[in-house]
Amino acid sequence: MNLQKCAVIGTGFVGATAAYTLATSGLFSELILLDVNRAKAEGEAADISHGVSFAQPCAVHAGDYQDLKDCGLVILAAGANQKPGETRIDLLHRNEVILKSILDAVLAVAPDCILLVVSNPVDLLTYLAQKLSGLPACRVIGTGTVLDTARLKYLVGQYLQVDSRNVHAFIIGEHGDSELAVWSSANVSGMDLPDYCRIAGKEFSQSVLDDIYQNVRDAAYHIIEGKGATYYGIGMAVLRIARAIVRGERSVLPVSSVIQGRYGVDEICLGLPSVLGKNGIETVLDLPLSYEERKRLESSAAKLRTLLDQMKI
Ligand code: 6V0
Repeated sequence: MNLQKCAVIGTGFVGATAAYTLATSGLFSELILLDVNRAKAEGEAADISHGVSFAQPCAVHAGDYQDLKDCGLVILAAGANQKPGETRIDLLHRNEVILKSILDAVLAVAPDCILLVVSNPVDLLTYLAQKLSGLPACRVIGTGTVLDTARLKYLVGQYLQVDSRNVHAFIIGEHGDSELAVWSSANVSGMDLPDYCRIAGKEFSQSVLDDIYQNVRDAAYHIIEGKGATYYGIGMAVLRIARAIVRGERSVLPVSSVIQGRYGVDEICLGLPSVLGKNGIETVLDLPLSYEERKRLESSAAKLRTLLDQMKI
């Protein structure tokens, strides 16, 4: 398995933006773009290639599945959009068929790859990808709540006028409306939020926390209202995850993976802080949760389980 070689499947807004961030990162020597719309993949590959001399050497090209031989990291950003009259479950079934055909083709040439699922609903598709591929759970990773957590850090940083990299807090659970903020352990460089608010001269109250949480949860809706899709933030999140894996950084990121018997959650994928390294997910951490947070996580998992049951999975 060659971790210098990466493939992006689906070169729409998200796949193309992720490819751009990955190509300019210096992490990879080869980046292959695939899409059912071959012309789109070729156009994106050419456009990115023309900037490579301003960055670091990386062979960026459109390709077929056989070009993925030995590929170490495969990023799934292919998406089917909802058709008029189609239910969410119908769409999920259609995505399941697409996912299966992609996985069969990928695994025939790169059976030891690490899969990074970006397409939505990311937790359900990550679960399906693991079951359909039969790959070890640690090698099938969804972007989970990595982007949501970045949004949380950004907004807390803005509120407290502090570098968001010094904000330590997680959004966990479903990448979607049932996600939750883990306020009980949130801190700024080791200082509890109430203490930091006092120093910064800012109000600390439940309504402040609720406002920030709602802005995180609804961020994608606002962006989509304005520009039709979200792709820069997720493109940067994909790079962050890829870097942790390729460089074996052992970074803690709230990616999605099949959880078995943790946090009262079983046989479901959702975002939880996990140590990421060269083998994919090294460990899922046991983040301390308040009683209320644990209940909300359980109900987020129950929502995902209901959807899987409706799909008879
Ligand atoms: P898009 O711009 O419609 O692109 C989707 C691409 O997938 C198109 O170019 C299609 O041609 C291609 N495609 C469809 N079927 C296949 C197939 N079988 N094989 C190869 N390519 C195929 O969508 P966009 O890029 O905006 O979004 C892609 C996915 O990312 C969607 O499911 C989004 O919901 C999801 N996002 C996930 C986020 C996250 O946090 N995980 C964030 C933003 C979007």
